[in-house]
Amino acid sequence: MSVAAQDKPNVIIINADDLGYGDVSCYGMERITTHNIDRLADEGVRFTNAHATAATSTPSRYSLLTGVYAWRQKNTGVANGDAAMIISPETPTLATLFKRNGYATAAVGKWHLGLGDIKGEQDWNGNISPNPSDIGFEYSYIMAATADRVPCVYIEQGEVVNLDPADPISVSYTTPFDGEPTGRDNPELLRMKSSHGHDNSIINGIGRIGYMTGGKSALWRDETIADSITQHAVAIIRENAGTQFFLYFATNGIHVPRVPGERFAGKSGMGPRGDAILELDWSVGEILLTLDELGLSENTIVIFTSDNGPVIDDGYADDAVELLGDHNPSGNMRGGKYSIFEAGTRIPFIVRWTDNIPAHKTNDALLSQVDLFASLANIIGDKRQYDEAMDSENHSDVLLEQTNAGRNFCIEDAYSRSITDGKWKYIASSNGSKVAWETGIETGCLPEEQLYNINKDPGEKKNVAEKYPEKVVFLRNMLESEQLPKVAKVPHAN
Ligand code: NG6
Ligand code: CA
Repeated sequence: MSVAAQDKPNVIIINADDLGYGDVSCYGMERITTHNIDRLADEGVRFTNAHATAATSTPSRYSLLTGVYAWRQKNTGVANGDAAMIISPETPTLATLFKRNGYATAAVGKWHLGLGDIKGEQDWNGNISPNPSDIGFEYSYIMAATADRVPCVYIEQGEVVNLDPADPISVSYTTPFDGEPTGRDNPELLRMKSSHGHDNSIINGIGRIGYMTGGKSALWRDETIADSITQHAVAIIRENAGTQFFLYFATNGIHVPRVPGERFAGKSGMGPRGDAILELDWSVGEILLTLDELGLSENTIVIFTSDNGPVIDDGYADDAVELLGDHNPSGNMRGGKYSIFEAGTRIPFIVRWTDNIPAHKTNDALLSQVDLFASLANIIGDKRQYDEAMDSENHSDVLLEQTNAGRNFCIEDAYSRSITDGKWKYIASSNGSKVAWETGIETGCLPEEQLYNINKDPGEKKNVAEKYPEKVVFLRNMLESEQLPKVAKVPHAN
């Protein structure tokens, strides 16, 4: 369905980082209550079989924004803070889509899709170009990569915020800067020890990936990242209350380093990882309260999701392992972040649109974040032919709870690749490492092909490839044919 021009909804996508399927109470978390995320589920539809396209952040976000599987393009693995922009200017994105339809558009929070046109050559002291404005986001307030990667600064409209020109920033992912301490050489300066990696520059007492020097006045404070980006997201909603807007709000929580603000520190009883979940829930609450106050709750589509599955120890000794107790962030599924097993990409996915979707529903349709492009285009009545968004399918009927017939099949990507039709899941053979470094997470890479009856065996415990060879052949062929290059057939209409 699509709606009349004057009734077009605002759209907010809240994309959490590394939040597992089982990490919020409406998906089974018992140790803490995520009241605001639960409220969204209560007032909308909670999807139980929705997927990110990849088990790490950069490729997952690439797909969500472009409607294309990231593995079709080179260099879409986890990006460093000095990566060039991965989505080339003029590529249609969700932001372009909304902008062309008269919406105000904004990206706030974790970016992790590269900036500038040449790796390592960004002008951190001037205008960084291209930036999100070149792919449709009229406003952006972002962190370049992850909180554990330099540069540890906010970038607004392509420029570092609060930069003192007398203290310019330099960034390198290869060479330390003279006189700057590193986690490797100065562990005594760390307030949070690393458990693996994260031993380059020390910023705010935390070892990071990559080296930076300068920009002291611009450095973020880890304790207030959630506050800062939430405030900016709220400000965008307020400023655009009188018009239609699209807000892509990508939280820093609950990625490492987990350094929640003082209001949340120690509150979960699960250490910083649990505290970060409470803080994330607070951020969601601020968005919902702002919509309530402005009378926008009814006609704003709010989508809450996560970029990939959960990880407990992702490189910092922050008690997440010790205080996990009986909580299972992966729900009843196998694997986690980095994994081709189900918990790598099956993520919380909640859609609320009070004006048009019934409340308190659960939907088990097979869906992928890559479908947001075509589905949202359909909902706002954009009939243009977006051939570039080649993997995006229009499942607006599913999103709006008019059916539960989702995708026929869905491809996922980690260190190997899988395809599922919702009943069966095939994992291609792979010689990759079986465990994702010191995280302890099973990647799902095995030299032999794997087949699971994902319906009956959601924990992927029993590989039945030998028992059902015809299913293996069918799904392998389907995966291989989908992986062939797709060519845009029709010229892109303006
Ligand atoms: C890994 C980092 C991890 C995290 C991840 C990206 C180490 C040892 N591990 O390389 O901490 O940053 O990359 O996570 O450096 S993501 O969610 O942004 O994809
Ligand atoms: Ca992530």
